[in-house]
Amino acid sequence: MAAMTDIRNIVVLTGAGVSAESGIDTFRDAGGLWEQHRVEDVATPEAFERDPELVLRFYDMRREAIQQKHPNAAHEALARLDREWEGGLMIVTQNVDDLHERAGARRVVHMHGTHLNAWCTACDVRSPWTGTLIERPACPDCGERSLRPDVVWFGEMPYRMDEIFAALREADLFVSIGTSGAVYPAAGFVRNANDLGVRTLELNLEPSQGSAWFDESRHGPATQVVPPWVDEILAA
Ligand code: BV8
Repeated sequence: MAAMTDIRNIVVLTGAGVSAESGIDTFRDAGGLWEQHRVEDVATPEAFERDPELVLRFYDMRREAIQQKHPNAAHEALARLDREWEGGLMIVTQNVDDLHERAGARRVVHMHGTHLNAWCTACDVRSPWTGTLIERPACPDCGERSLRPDVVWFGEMPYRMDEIFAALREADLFVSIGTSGAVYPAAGFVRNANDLGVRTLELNLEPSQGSAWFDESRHGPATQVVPPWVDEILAA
């Protein structure tokens, strides 16, 4: 296992917990999104088939809400790491918000999609989108009224998995921030990292479902545990 000093390539996985202190609901915490809506009613292709209005209203509500929120100290610290880290870095986020990028991070991969795109299922083009979809607007590219949120629903293949696994194979350190370890394949990355002999660190408010798989866990709010870790790794 690499000592802190000989860490060159880092993969960071983030989840809803990194955006919680920006006022964006998490999924499983008390009052989280999944308490208000059944996953199978709003985040599956079958749900969209069955009741597109319910699904589009759910994502219009979240797309609107996210644009009122701002990056927090954890997003800013990871953006600083991105600016100053000379080695390899991939920030893999399960979040569909753009707070990593608004904080200035660039080496970000949205494995579950992004709120700020609409995806046309007629011509397969993804267009930047900040408005609503409930009124079934025309695709800016082909004019068809076949736009859906550009997010990965349950049962759908996450985005850019080959790049993510390639980065895990090159990594010296895997850091998981603000995720419960409940959703796969993201929840399996720590075990992939273990199998590859990669050092693993968890930064989370509380122990997650995968805590046992990490070499080290530090618990606390992201805005309090992420900045000191970034200072440490940049100083190493
Ligand atoms: C797939 C986009 C085929 C939409 C999302 C293996 C075993 C069992 C099941 C499966 C399996 N493989 C696949 C499955 C099925 C399924 C799955 O995992 N089901 C679960 C529920 C059992 N997975 C899939 O369907 C995936 N697709 O498998 O395709 C495939 C794949 C690969 C290779 C071949 C084939 C697709 C899953 C993606 C679904 N889309 N999001 C949208 O956002 O609406 S998932 C969504 O929920 C998020 O993106 C995220 O992934 C997940 C929520 O988890 P977290 O982000 O961790 O949030 P959560 O609220 O749970 O936890 C917050 C954490 O933060 C907590 O630990 C808390 O303590 C902490 N916290 C809170 N506040 C703070 C904090 N930490 C720090 N600071 C704070 N302030």
